[in-house]
Amino acid sequence: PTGTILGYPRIGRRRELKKAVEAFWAGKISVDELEATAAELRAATRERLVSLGLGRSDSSIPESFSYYDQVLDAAVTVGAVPTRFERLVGADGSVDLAGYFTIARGEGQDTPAEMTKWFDSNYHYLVPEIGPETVFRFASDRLVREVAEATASGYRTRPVIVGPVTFLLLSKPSVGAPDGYQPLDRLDDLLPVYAELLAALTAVGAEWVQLDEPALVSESIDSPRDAVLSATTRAYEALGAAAVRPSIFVAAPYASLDDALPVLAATPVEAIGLDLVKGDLPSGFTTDKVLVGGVVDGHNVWRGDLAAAFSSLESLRGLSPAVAVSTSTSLFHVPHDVDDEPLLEDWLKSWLAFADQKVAQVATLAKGLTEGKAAIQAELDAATDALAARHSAAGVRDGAVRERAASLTAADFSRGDYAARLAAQEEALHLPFLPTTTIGSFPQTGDIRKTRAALVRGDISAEEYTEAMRAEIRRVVELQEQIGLDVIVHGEPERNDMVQYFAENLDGFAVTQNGWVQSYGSRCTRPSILWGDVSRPAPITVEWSTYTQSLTDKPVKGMLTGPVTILAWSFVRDDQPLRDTANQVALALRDEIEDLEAAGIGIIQVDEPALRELLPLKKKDHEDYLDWSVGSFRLATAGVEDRTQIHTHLCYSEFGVVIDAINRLDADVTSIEAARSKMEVVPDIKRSGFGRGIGPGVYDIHSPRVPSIEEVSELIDIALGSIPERQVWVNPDCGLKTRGYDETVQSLSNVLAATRAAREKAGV
Ligand code: THG
Ligand code: ZN
Repeated sequence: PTGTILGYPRIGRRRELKKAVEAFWAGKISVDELEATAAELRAATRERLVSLGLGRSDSSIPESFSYYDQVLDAAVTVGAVPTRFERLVGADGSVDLAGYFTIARGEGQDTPAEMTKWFDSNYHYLVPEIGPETVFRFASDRLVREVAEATASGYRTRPVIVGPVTFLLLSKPSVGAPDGYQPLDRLDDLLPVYAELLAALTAVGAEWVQLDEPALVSESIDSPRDAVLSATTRAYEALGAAAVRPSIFVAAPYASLDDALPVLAATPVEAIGLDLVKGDLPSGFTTDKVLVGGVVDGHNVWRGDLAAAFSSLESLRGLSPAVAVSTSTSLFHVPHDVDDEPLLEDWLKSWLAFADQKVAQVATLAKGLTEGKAAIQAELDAATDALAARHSAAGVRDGAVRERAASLTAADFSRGDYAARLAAQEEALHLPFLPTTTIGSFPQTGDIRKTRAALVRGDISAEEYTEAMRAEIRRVVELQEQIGLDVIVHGEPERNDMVQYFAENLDGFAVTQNGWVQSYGSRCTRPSILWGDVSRPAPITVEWSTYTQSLTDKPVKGMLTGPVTILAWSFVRDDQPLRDTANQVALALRDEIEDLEAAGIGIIQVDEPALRELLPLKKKDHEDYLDWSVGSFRLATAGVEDRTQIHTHLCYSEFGVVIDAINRLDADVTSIEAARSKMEVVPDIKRSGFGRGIGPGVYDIHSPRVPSIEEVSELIDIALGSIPERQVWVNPDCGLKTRGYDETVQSLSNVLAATRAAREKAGV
């Protein structure tokens, strides 16, 4: 094929898959009904891709469906089921669909497979557990059946699976694996299973297979680079030598392959996919393999510069006689269809391309490759015109915003000396030893969601909505006072999502109606679109916070989402450096923070759970990233007086990697996820010499389990054992919005009981 995409959204235009999967979990539909829905979705996808211009029988349509996660799919395909789930495995090594979901979601005492970020995206995959004891075998023919299904309905599609090197590099050693053991040690045992899979795919009509190897572009992989490269050689020499196999297309999205490119090109694979959006055009390299130029951005929503994309493909022709066009990554990072957004302004829509529009772009570029540039000149010109219109459109550049950003000095990024801040805060806040607080959100009940839906539909007035939310705030404040928490939050009932809420209240952003993107499993978010210069037309959270403060004598913590996280969880403009966009968002937040302070809010939390997420895959880019990301947080928060206590919260991270960056945020108090890992992070905190307030979580909010007083006490003791006592705060791991009220009240009560015991023990 000359034109293809690396993958397509699988959740469905109306989240049909999410709904069916959740209905199956709830026992409302049978496994047959679930499978029927999934088959319908796959059929609709193939048909749509053909209608958008991909070939029906030339292997350009990817078979990239997943019920939950593509890494879990690869794991069950090769029989790699964690030992605690052995009961789910049949005699032939297979697990059924219910068992597959059990591995993903856990059952009783058996914790689910760990979830972690997929490269530098907001997608989370399930981490396979591979030990010396793992028996690899060709255990699931799901992918084979999907190809057969396509063949039977008149298509020739290209199956997609995570490649063997990436699969092992993303795995962790199983519990009890010996010291020094690496899952990659098992490569030679794994390859025969992949070879068997390739043979089975050939038997049902596959002429090409796509093996995704994004780990080859990442320098955040634990294994040494030469081990990665030699594994690449071994893997693709072996698979290339398989007697019966489709042609092999190795895709390497998210960055440049660098030194892995010549290594791959020296193996018998037939095609190599390059990310030419995030990565650079290789230089000093030629090959006779098919080079698939990923020139259409799969990870963002802009229509982009189609003429420049075509030029990249023409340059690629200097490296290989055989060039094809593709998206830079799978399209599962973007929503389905711009034309499915009736409320978006036409001018904005003309600048955008979601998955379907990107498929059409690929088809256009493919036509250009086969018929010559003149054949697609009209489409190239239309995209160039849209880009020019975007460049000069009102709101894309706002003089006042730019002047303010241009006049920033070092002082704007820096608060005063910490000792003076601490003294002023102690005097202002009078907090006890081991101060207690929560991360911000309280359970989002069905009632709250219904009330918000009623407001969106126009069934209730803004006044009625505000009163309903205030009633919820009263309940949450009363609850916190009863439990005895020291720093009170309002619970965030008025927020749909911690990023979308701010996007809806800032200039320069648009939000979508149907722009769902899978975050993990059945969970989706609707990333906002940051298209223009950002400013704050009016205070956003101030009234909610001052109302809350009017209900209590204890300090209320104002709650904001930080600039890096707002960027990470939105689709961000691609026409200026992220640093500039981050500083604009930071200045808008800075105004909000100063207004909160002026309104008498003495503690303000600025969450940055995504700080780790945007860390570039290449080490050479780390310093610049950490400089602007940390800088934007500091810019947002450095406008306050010494007496105002700035908090931050981070989660979903390996903190070791970013602990120095966290330190440089210079927040007065930092809360982090720690309960789930039993305070694993505490030695890192100690080693880093972290000198300000720190609240390692003592209650794992990802589980409905109520932690006992003893459990919490143990965790508090671990923290007190390593961190100077006066720095320690007591809080849960994360926000409580996904929890129910009963378990929340019991858990927080136990947290407070354990804290009181620790205070008594310390004699304060
Ligand atoms: N907001 C945004 N991105 C995020 C998170 C977030 N990325 C990381 C992390 N949190 C991802 N986790 C989740 C957790 C829950 C849900 C989505 C992502 C979730 N979504 C609802 C669903 O799919 O049913 C839909 C939410 C809605 O109705 O708006 O529960 O917190 N931006
Ligand atoms: Zn969190």
